[in-house]
Amino acid sequence: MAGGKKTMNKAGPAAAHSSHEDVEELKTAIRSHLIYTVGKEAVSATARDWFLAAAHAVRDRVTQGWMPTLNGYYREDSKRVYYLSMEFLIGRTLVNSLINLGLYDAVREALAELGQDFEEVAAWEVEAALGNGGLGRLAACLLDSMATIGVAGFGYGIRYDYGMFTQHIEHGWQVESPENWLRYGNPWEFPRPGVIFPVRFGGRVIHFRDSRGFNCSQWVDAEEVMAMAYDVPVPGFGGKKVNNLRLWSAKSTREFDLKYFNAGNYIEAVRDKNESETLSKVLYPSDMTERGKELRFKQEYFFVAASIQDILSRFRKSHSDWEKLPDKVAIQLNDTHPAMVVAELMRVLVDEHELAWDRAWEITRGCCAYTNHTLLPEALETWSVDLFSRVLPRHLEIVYQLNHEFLQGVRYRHPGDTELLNRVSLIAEGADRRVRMAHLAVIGSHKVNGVAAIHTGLMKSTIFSDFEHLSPGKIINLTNGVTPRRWMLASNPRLSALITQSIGDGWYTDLDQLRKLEAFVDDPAFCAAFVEIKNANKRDVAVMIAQRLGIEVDPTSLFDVQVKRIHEYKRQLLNLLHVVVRYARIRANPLLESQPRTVIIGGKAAPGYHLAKLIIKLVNDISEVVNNDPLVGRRLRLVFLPNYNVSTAELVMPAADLSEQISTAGTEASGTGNMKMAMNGALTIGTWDGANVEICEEVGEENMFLFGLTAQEVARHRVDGYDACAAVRADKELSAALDMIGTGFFSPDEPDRYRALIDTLTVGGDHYLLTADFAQYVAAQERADRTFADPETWTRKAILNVARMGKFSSDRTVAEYARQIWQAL
Ligand code: GL9
Repeated sequence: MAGGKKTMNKAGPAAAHSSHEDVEELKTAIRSHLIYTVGKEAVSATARDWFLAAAHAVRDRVTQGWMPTLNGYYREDSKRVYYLSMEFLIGRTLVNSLINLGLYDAVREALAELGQDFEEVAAWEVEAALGNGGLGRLAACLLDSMATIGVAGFGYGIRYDYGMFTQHIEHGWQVESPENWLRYGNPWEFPRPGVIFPVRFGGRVIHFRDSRGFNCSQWVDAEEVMAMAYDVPVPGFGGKKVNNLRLWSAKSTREFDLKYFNAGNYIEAVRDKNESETLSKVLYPSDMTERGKELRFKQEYFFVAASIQDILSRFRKSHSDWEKLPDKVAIQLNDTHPAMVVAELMRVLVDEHELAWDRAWEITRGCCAYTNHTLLPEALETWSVDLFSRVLPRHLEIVYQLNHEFLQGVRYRHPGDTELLNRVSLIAEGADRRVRMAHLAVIGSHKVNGVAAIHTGLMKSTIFSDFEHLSPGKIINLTNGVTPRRWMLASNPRLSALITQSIGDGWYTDLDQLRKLEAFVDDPAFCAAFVEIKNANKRDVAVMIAQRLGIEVDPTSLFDVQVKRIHEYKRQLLNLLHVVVRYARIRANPLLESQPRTVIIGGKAAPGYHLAKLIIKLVNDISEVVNNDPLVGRRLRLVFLPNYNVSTAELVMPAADLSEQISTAGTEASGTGNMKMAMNGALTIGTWDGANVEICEEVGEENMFLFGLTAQEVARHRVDGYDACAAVRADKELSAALDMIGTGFFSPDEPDRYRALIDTLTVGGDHYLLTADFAQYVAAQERADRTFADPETWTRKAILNVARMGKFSSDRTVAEYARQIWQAL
């Protein structure tokens, strides 16, 4: 259970006025579900029982809009948009559904009248953590926005039995434990035992001539696993449209079992059944991709194959002409994880429906579009030809054929440029030949997009520069956004109520209306209310920190927040260096007057990423020393927030004063936490990276603390070589901080613990250029201190941040996809 309690303003965030009938009806529904769904009576019901009863009552309301929406799409033959993603980081659903349905106050009241406390009941919901971080959470925000603006958008993904692991901290170290989120059932899903498709693996390909004399290929002798659908309704704001998220679960096939059962080998049969069901067992907890993992490769194909069968069978219900497919079906590939769609759609159209190859290719490219989410080389998926040929032999043939034709076209336009051919080939040649999934996705798509302007620019000039020259105009930018329903209305009810009181409720679905708040920056009553809201949110977080960690933090101190996956490129270590410098300054001058600060860091490390795990341990070691040094007083606290997830984000984002977005310029494709904190009134301390650049364009550089090298300067350092040791020698405070960490000041039990980590910043060459940005970062932090010391100025800037963040609604993002890629608005 995450969470401290939140005391809501009486009006409620969405201020949908709950009628007496609503409340009475809901009470009846909840009571009835308690008895008939949960099987309990009020006297013996636990808070979890009440949660389940309430969730089912709400689900009924969601479902009322669901069938009409789907029927409407059939009737109007709407263009369907399919968002294929290995990850949907949904989080909890109850509060969000209530907000979108306008039932928040009514359910609160109904539960209160049934003698239950809403917060306590809602806290029993286990979050759906079917994702790692930004990429998965973006998928969930886009689904919310599709349903809200009325795009016929369907999500397709995997129903993992185990989602993201739970992070525990033991002696300062991250320890992972599996999260069995389905243990008590998932009230939001509808199992569809009738929607079940076979997915094949292995086998071989036979080639033959058909009756017309055409060369044909068939994939035979493959093993089969079944994919069964579970549907999750996705209500848009206002409840008018309710879309569908379909998640596939692996089930063994009956014939497969029978083979063994008939041979009398019961135990073997059950063992095999379990093995085929491992496909949807667990989410890979790596934020960047897992190289060469066969299970991951099979998971990707599993959900692609099932989704394509489902998409095509739905299309065939109303159409017989395959040429119509691109007019009726858009398939968005969320990163390269579903890139096998390109080969699978070709296989189905050519091998199973006997379309001519060229026609099939035109149709495939007309349907598909690909979103790239990262430039980091280690994150670009490639699969070995060996694995590919064992698991998907027919798909490998198709990839080879597509590559052959593609390279022929390139050769024709650029004769003699073998370097170019090697660079753009779908196959990376070498001892270990590999299929480049990003290249497959690019050639199989009619549009390719980046997720922030700077990221798209770098895609065009670096990893995809050849493709940009070959097909100018194919790569476009669609800057990410987040849903204001979850990230303001649901998570920050106090601020939402103030905004609604001031400018009305149009901003829920038209976030640009927040601009109207600019008229209030000089209104003393508004400013006072705004400050009081931030303070109340901070007090909630302080209570949570005290309860969970036993650390007392001062809610009037500056809350400095960095919450995101732990990764070298995100530079949590830079943040820590600043903390150590502050601490060293206090020690050197115990009477130093310094703006009190609470530095909060949270995030998970990939279980195999040792350096990231070491950074978590370092946060905890430093916090142990700093928080317990009587010399420090109230001037500085460092807190590592364990098990950062969507629910914790909902609590922390509204309480941030300062939002840390300090990745090395050119490495963070967009970021979305930057948007969530700024729209909740935090000021950003950040680099010229990702969406920070566009946030700056909107809110104004004077309302942020931007610092550090630009992406161009970073690139120049990488080419010219950068002397980290010289940079460290030249900066006394930096070298002292590195020494303290490197020689065991914070780890007396193991003085060498951080030697290797510190070495990466010096003799290791400092790939992410922390030492290059250090001085400017500290200077930016000092500006933040000075500004915070002047509350009126700070508050003005914070209000202007909220007022100018309208661009970053995912409603805008989805509308851009719909117009520029999907042709679906
Ligand atoms: C990411 C990028 O790193 C982020 O900068 C971006 O905001 C999101 C959404 O576009 O995508 N790409 C990526 O692989 N992850 C991202 O967050 N990683 C995780 O989701 C863990």
